[in-house]
Amino acid sequence: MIFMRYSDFEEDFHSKDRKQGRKDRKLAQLGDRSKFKKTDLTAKVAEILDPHLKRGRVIAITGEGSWVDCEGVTYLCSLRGQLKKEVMRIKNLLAVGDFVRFDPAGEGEGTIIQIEERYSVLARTDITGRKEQLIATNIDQVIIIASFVNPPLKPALIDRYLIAAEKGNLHPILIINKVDLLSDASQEEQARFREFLSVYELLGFPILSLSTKTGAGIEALHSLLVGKTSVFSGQSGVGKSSLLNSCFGLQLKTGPMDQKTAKGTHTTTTARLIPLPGGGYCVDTPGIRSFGVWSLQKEDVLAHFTDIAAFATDCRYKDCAHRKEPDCAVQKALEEGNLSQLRYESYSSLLDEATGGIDNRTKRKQEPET
Ligand SMILES: Nc1nc2c(ncn2[C@@H]2O[C@H](COP(=O)(O)OP(=O)(O)OP(=O)(O)O)[C@@H](O)[C@H]2O)c(=O)[nH]1
Ligand SMILES: [Mg+2]
Ligand SMILES: [Zn+2]
Repeated sequence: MIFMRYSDFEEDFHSKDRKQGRKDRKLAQLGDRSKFKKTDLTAKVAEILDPHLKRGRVIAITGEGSWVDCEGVTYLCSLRGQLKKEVMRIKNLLAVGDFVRFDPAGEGEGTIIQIEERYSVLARTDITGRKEQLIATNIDQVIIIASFVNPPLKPALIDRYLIAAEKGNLHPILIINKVDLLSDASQEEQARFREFLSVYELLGFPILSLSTKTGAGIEALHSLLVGKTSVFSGQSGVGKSSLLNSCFGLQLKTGPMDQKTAKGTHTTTTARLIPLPGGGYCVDTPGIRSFGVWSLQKEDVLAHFTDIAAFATDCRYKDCAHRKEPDCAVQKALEEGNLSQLRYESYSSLLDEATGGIDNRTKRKQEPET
């Protein structure tokens, strides 16, 4: 497995502030040892006693183990037994983007002793619905990619990512790829697209319409990525790898669409941290089938749908869920065309998930695509 060097860019990426922030946090932690879990303490002691420990960053996790970059050299690492025992509510203890301390052993191999505190996390609910699954960590921004018609836009999926970004301390950017298909689309599809753009723009989310076929918007995306660490997320076939190739002249594998289903064919199979020419990193991820927000609370949903909350002040009941309650101002806004139907559908689906109103686990198994 060959990875590009990324350590050359490390100095550019870690702004002084962030470095200082980490230092300050570490100093504060040293002052308060009670904050350390047992393993952290053991690792700290091991680090002081053992000058052979190295610091690196997880660039991929495969069946063989965790691939850790340290000063341009890639080590295939396993997790120390003590760390593994900490797996409880979490599916994967380690994720792409993690900074780790590891004990190098043999030729290009090592054992991870400690995982550093993360400043941001993109996480989802795993397929069983019972555990948190980390997608990437220590990332600045999540590039939420959807495509125009092929596969079709799914506002509820976008809202799921937006909430996950809020919860994980990530800046979201929305991308609609494949706008070259707009000219051949039906009136209905075009209207839906325009409605989508106007709703999300009005809410203040940064949103770009792009095409790797015509090159539209590629420069704008390039400038948003350089110098930052981003994670590319979205369904299979929306063009995540194609966009990275167009922006940076990379050679990531891209795959055909399934003509019958208008879905991608799951070409990217492993999340990888890729160094970007000009500075910064990007994590290209495999397309997801469904995205459940981990530990989604009703309050998270209400806080995210600010447009719905604005109407809600006029509902008869303070705790109105805006479903079938009498004198519901949200329903009224919907009927009068003052609230977008796609927005309301997205709200309903997320509220169901948060309150357990319908069994989403079962639903997800039957209908894999969110
Ligand atoms: N029409 C059109 N097709 C595009 C565009 N960008 C990518 N594609 C096509 O969409 C298909 C899927 O692209 P990929 O880049 O492999 O998609 P992906 O999101 O990385 O998919 P996974 O790796 O499976 O998650 C390929 O056939 C691309 O040629 C675009 O702007 N317009
Ligand atoms: Mg891909
Ligand atoms: Zn209401």
